Amino acid sequence: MRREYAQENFAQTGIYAITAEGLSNGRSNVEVVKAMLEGGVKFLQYREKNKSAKLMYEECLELRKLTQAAKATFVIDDFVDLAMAVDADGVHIGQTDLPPRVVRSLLGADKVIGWSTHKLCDLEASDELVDVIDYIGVGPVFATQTKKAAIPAGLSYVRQAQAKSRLPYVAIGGIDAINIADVLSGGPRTIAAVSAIVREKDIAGEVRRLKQKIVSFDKL
Ligand code: TZP
Ligand code: MG
Repeated sequence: MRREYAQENFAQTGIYAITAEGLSNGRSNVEVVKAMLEGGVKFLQYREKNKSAKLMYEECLELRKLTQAAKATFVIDDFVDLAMAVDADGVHIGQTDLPPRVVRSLLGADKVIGWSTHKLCDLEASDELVDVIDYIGVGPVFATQTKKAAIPAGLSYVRQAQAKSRLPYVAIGGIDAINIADVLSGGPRTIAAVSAIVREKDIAGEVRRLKQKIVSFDKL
């Protein structure tokens, strides 16, 4: 079962990597994802806000092949149709996208669905969706240039998620090699990063370094 495999990958991955070509220092998403996979990424989200559907489709076809070969789970931000068109493993949706139950009915039972949450009432709403979605995003933890308009939810929200979430969760927003230990101290063992990874010259090395920090934190 693909969805079960994705759930397992989510639990094991440590680093949940996300694309952003505009922050990738001139490299294409395909180049960046190759390096992420080389670094051991097992859960990848394709996230592009301003490309044409045609361009995203072509790019995602390529990323589908690469992720499949690496046995990595591949989800697409926002675009359910694009995820279906390239046979991605699932989608990641936000509070203002189609409701999770509707997305589940479109995708069927074997795809993974992630849902962004930003505050306690979102977390409570996710309680009602444990049979519909697979994981939640928790953040933005810190202010971030990647999502400038978003108000940080802070480490306090991470602690709330740790205490209350019935679903697996990933902490996101402004997390890098320097502050990752603070985030981990709130409880999460799955950390999402965009800029901290894609801006680096040695992307594979940075993925390994972040992953190592998560692994070693458990041993402290
Ligand atoms: N959702 C909440 S914060 C964020 C998203 C997509 C952006 C995270 O980017 P970065 O560069 O890791 O701060
Ligand atoms: Mg989104």
